[in-house]
Amino acid sequence: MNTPDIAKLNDEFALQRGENYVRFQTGRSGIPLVEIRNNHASAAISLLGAHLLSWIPRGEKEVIWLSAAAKIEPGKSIRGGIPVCWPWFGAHGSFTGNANPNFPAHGFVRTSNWDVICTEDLDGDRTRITFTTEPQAGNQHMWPADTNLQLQVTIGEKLEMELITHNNGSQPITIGQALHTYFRVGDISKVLVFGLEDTDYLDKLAGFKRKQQIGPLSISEEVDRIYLDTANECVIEDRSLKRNIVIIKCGSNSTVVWNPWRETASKMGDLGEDGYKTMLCVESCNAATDVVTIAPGKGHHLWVQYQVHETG
Ligand code: TA6
Repeated sequence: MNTPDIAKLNDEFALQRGENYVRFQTGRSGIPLVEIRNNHASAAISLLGAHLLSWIPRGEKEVIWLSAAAKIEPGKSIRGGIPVCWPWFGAHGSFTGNANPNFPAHGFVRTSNWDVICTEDLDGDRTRITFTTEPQAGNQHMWPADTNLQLQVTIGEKLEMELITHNNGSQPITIGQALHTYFRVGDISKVLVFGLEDTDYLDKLAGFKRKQQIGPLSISEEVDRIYLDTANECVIEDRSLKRNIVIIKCGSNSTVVWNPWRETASKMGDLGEDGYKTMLCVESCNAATDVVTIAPGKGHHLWVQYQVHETG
């Protein structure tokens, strides 16, 4: 990876107004890190994968889980934060055929170097930063299509992320994708997920068998599920941290819930010994059969918004 010049990034994109800022620093392994602070929140994003590592609304505790054992190195995916999975979700071709086992799980842009296009201070209350990466660069063998990819991240009292795919080519393209968000929870045994009741899911741990969710979801063992036809709001009720995390989305019709639990986590090497106790992935996806076909000259927007409500 060509490491961009931090001074140049700051010259072009740093912002400062009073105590608020957007500034670039050298992060781990020399990979640039952008730090953001405004009237309502602070955040940190790595340019490796345009990967959000932290979002702390003012007066709140950290909302995003990042593994204490995460490796932040060129070509590696970061355990925690918000990985951007694109242009496929999970194993390559798992539901669409033509699977190539040599292609990386969850696509390749989470390990690509992203560039900054612009930074905007929206009245001190919100800060927007827009990233792009060239999907084709070095990945022609996996993704020969002419595609433009942007990620817009808006930091404030709410966190908004919009992943925009534009098809510049003359043939339709089909993508799967996810904002694979790792939420920080106080104690996984005191968490309930609402919004998935009565929906069908594919249980990855049972060979993708189709099952139905009865009632809100609680987690007391390994869970790895693709909930189908789920466009509605989800709420993570965290009785330990006494807060609800509300997830609203658009352009996504599937939701993945994942916690590896003790045994699987212990084999992963970068989840930390007790990491599974304080994390939960609730991912806004186009996964399994929920893929998106984009006509030539058209685009697709995957948009999510997260907000935190204290429950006292
Ligand atoms: O989104 C759930 C999942 O696909 C799981 O099956 C699990 O393996 C996880 O993502 C992490 O994948 P990764 O490739 O980051 O190790």
